[in-house]
Amino acid sequence: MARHIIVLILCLPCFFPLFAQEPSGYNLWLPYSKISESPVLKEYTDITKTISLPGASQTLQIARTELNRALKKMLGAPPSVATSLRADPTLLIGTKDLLPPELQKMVNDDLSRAGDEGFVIKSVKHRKKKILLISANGDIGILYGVFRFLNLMQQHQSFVKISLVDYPKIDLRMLNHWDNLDRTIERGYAGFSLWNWQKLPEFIDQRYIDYARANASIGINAVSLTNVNANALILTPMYLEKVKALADVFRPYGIKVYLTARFSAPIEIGTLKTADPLDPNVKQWWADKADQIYSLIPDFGGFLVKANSEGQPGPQNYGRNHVDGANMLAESLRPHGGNVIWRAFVYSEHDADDRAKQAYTEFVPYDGKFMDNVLVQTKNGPIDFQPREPFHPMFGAMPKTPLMMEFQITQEYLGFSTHLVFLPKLYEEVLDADTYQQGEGSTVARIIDGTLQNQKISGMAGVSNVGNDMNWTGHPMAQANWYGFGRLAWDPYLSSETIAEEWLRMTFSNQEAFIGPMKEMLIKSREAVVNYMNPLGLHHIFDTGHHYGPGPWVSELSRPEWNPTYYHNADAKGIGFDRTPSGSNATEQYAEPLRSRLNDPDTCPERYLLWFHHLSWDYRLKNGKTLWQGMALKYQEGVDQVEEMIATWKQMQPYVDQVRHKEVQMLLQIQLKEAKWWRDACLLYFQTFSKKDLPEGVGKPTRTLEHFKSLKFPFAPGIRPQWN
Ligand code: BDP
Repeated sequence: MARHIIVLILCLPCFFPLFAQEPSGYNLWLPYSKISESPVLKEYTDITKTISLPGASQTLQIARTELNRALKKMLGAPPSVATSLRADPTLLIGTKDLLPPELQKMVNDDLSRAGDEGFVIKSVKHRKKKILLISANGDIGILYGVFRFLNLMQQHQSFVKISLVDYPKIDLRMLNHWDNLDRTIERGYAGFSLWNWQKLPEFIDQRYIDYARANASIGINAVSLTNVNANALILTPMYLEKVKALADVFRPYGIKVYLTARFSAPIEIGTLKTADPLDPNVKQWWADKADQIYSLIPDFGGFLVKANSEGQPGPQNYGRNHVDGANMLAESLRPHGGNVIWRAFVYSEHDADDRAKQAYTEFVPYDGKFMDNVLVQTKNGPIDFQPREPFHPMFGAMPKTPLMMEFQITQEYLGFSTHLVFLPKLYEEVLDADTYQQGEGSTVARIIDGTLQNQKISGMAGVSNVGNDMNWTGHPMAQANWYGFGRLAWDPYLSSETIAEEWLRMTFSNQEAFIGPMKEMLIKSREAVVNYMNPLGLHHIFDTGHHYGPGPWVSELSRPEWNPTYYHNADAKGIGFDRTPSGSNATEQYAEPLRSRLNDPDTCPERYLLWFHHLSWDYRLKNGKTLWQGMALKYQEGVDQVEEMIATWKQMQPYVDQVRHKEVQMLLQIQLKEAKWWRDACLLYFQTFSKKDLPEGVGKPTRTLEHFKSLKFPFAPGIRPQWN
């Protein structure tokens, strides 16, 4: 006994620090750090003296709780938040209908633009005194307004002259979880799924609530819970009860739940012999299924469907097409107001045409044929979430169909959750790209938000990088990608720099000595990964299945378009994929004048050079170097950029808590090691064709090509077991 007590006493000091504070990074961009030395402190104390936030809904209660928690942490004392309309508030937060008439007048115009989810934050005169007013048309707008107010406070911004009206530019702002029912996550690198199906519906993990709160803070309003490679069981009554429990948690945060629908579900979990979308029994089965779901979840969002893609079942199994399949499901959801999100990620090993062309070829002829409640979800580029791809040519090419953007937040082809890569930079590049589909200025953002082509509904999805790791995203800095995705789904015109700055200020520190270098580091991090993995338009040269590390030599997989050699085409003459009219002519899917620009290597942006052209090793780049030299130097530049990140991060110690500082430092070392691995493996391999020496300045490989080829990773995270 005495020995046990001694052991316990000895252990106490090591346990206490662990439990005394929240785990590092758990609070994401909502740490609400104490404000002690800022010029805005006095202003904030005055504004928050008397707060009124009337209204009884759960959503408004959440807004009050958030204010309490945030203001207490930031300002030191718990504020008093009245649930009634006080006569003399300094901060008045309420939906328009609850405001006194003279204040209603002041926000009328603003709120007429703000829609159901927008808000206004305005400094106004009320009864001869200046007050801060946050108003909206609905409760969710109030919650979003409160989160924005706290966001700005965390950035130490003044409200003295504020007059901000903001509203989402995109209707569906959605996370796609590729979570399996056994809690593994396809392409997930931050632990296991948050959804504990075994303990649902009774056990509500606090993390569900914290997850919903984080999403609401950036305006995400839809989540698809399950893998697109779907398991039909999720649609059985037992699982639907569990889904309902999650939907109930998410609802007051403004989030609707979607499920992935396996096309063959009527056979697998029903009693039908077919899943033919034109079969009356199949239609009835889905209609009944929809009724059943909506009886449990009245605001269910709808189905996300991967059909006839990478072996998933779909309408083509029955000689039908994507329109038949999507519309059949849309019909079943229509009476309830639900949507079908039908993915356009299709390519076939039986189609000899360039994989990059196939989705366009298949889908564009269907323009105008889908029902109103169908959105076609298209990946940002025509291949598959590569470090860099040109925008998908379907954007703008289907004016009568709402195209929903699919970005990947999880880093399948970007170093998993080990590499620091700030993805809003990638998203921005795609959103800002000009498709020229309706003349100059037809940017992808304007297609996605529906304004260019007058869509009735719009959407943007991000494949989530969240798992049950304590810091949610594995890499502490990958939280910025979740944050940034949410901000861009709200407003696709935001710049990546703005997002980086917001996130850094909120998450870590407002000190300029931190913000300046760190902003630069985040922005550059995207180009760094392109440089050391896939420079000059190279793509899909990852090792097979798990996509961890380089595998440009892989050439013997059964499906030709799964082989890296299909994409880089390196030979004695040169390297690259000829997608001009002399090759696959994928460029014909782009509008003029872009098409002609891409067709000519002199006008094709160098960042896409080898995406569109097969060029000789001696081809002269704009900087006068040969292609071989330029490529080798790009690989080296990527490695150098990681070295720079390491040096910058070292200087940031004073502004970051010890745990996270150390974690990022260790991760950056792995990133450096892997950047060198990419450089050495790719250059050694391509050198077997170019037969040229490495140019000056490029680090010499310390291992042989055979060594790199021999590396195997049967337990790399994020894969389905059958892929090994
Ligand atoms: C690829 C992934 C695979 C996904 C597929 C998809 O490798 O795991 O199932 O995309 O988006 O990027 O359906």
